[in-house]
Amino acid sequence: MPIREIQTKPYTDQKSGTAGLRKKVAVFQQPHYLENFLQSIFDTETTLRGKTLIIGGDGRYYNRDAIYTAIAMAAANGVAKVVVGQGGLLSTPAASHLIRLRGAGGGFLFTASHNPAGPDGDFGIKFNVAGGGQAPEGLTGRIYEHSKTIQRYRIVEGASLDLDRRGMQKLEDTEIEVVDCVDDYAALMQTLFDFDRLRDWFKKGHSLRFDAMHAVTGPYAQRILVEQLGAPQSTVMNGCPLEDFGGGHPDPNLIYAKHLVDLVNSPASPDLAAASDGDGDRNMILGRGIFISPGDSLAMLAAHLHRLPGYRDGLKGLARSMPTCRAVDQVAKALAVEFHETPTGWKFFANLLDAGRLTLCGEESFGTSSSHAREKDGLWAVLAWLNVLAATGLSVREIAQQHWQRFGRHYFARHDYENLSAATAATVMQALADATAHLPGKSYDDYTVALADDFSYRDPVDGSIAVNQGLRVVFGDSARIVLRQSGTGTEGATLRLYLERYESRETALAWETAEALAPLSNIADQIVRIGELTGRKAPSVVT
Ligand code: VG1
Ligand code: CO
Repeated sequence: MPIREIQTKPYTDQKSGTAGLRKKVAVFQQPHYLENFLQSIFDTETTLRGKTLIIGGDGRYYNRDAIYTAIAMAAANGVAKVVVGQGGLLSTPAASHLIRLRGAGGGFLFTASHNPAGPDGDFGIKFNVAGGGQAPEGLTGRIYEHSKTIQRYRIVEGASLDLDRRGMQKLEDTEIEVVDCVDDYAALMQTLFDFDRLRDWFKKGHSLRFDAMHAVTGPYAQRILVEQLGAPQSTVMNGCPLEDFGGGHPDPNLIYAKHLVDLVNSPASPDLAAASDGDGDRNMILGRGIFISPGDSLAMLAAHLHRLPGYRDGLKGLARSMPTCRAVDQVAKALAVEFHETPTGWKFFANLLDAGRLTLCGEESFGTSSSHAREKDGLWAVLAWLNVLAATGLSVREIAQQHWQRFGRHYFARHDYENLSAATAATVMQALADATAHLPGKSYDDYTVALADDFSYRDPVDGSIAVNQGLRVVFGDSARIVLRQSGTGTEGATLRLYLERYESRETALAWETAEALAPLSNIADQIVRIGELTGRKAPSVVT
């Protein structure tokens, strides 16, 4: 089979966002579009030559086509070995783990995460580097620059491969190893959690409902929860990965997994209900009659993590993305551990994790994970919660109540305004940016602005600086309003407005979130003027 150099013309839109390159499937299907982007990676990250490359995806429409192309290009670009998940499947955290386990030079993760799939849906690629984390901004910037001038790509033509047969195959000089997508990940989970205790917990009649949303976590949940932990088969819902995710929206939140919210508010509620997203890196946690917001989940896991076998040595440090509520800050203070506030996007945690300065980190967007991987990890969070429940003997509600008693409660919500025009989104951002200089000292009801700025971050490990990471209006410890533009969408512009209110008074710990945040929402209307400037009466989604 000949290695061919194919002439191509550059595209101008291959700029990575918060988590990789995401576009409509039809955009990826344009002639040479995928090839151009992959060749830009091979040309820029030349260290992949002679190394191992991990390849997998979330199983969505176009996953297999993209993987065949990626393998044929890897072989033509001097990659020594490709390790690919059987059937083309690998969850994002499992791929991150494989990169680390195999000492690989990097990995291609074909996913658009929670974005809908199918011929009219979205597709995407995350390029992860040696060490398992997403390529840092400097590198994705260089790949983008290269993609604007690319003239040719290299590919092995006529390659025939069997993605469904485990074991070794060969393509030119490159070894192709097809692996079970769950094995190594499940082995890792066994080193972190007390599987005996979890088996016992299920044996005693406790129950879990996990919704894989017809996305990639199905096989992982089936193996770990049902086969290894002995949970009944009914534990896993929608466990079969489908190319269109069953027509659903695999975004585990109060809107797209509302059936779980209804379930925990019914007499049939399990002890724990949870869901993950398209590529398996997000998680939603619910208990009987209670939703645990991701920021709270992070803080509560931080407070209990020492109980779990993989974390007995204690926490090295804690971190959250800027818009995530400040609940975990309280835990970091109480435990006297290092704490970091990073921009949105998991890639910003990677250096701190590599430097051994973090054990646990999270984002408000249903992301939690630890130093075991360099990606957020949905099933990990579910196992961590199960292990906390089993180790403490407490219910989800009891864990939450004890936590709020001790640390106070951060009420939090995110209001998304989707499908705005780029110009409208820019107008709203600019209006608030212009206002920040005059806000400090101003009072709104009981709240006084202590700080208003555009968040920027200096990476403490490599000194790199990320600017324009979101506008924040901070009312001391009492409340915050944050506004930023999404970097993962494929249609129009999305603005995210984040509201956070802190209460430590005994009588203020059990309010409804929407009611608790109503006054702050009114203040946000006055300061951010999002309704006025966009003409929208209400957000598209509240989570
Ligand atoms: C969103 C979330 C962010 C998350 C990112 C990728 O980004 O807000 O916290 O890291 O998605 O998650 P944005 O720029 O749209 O707000 V995933 O599960 O798509 O890998
Ligand atoms: Co995801």
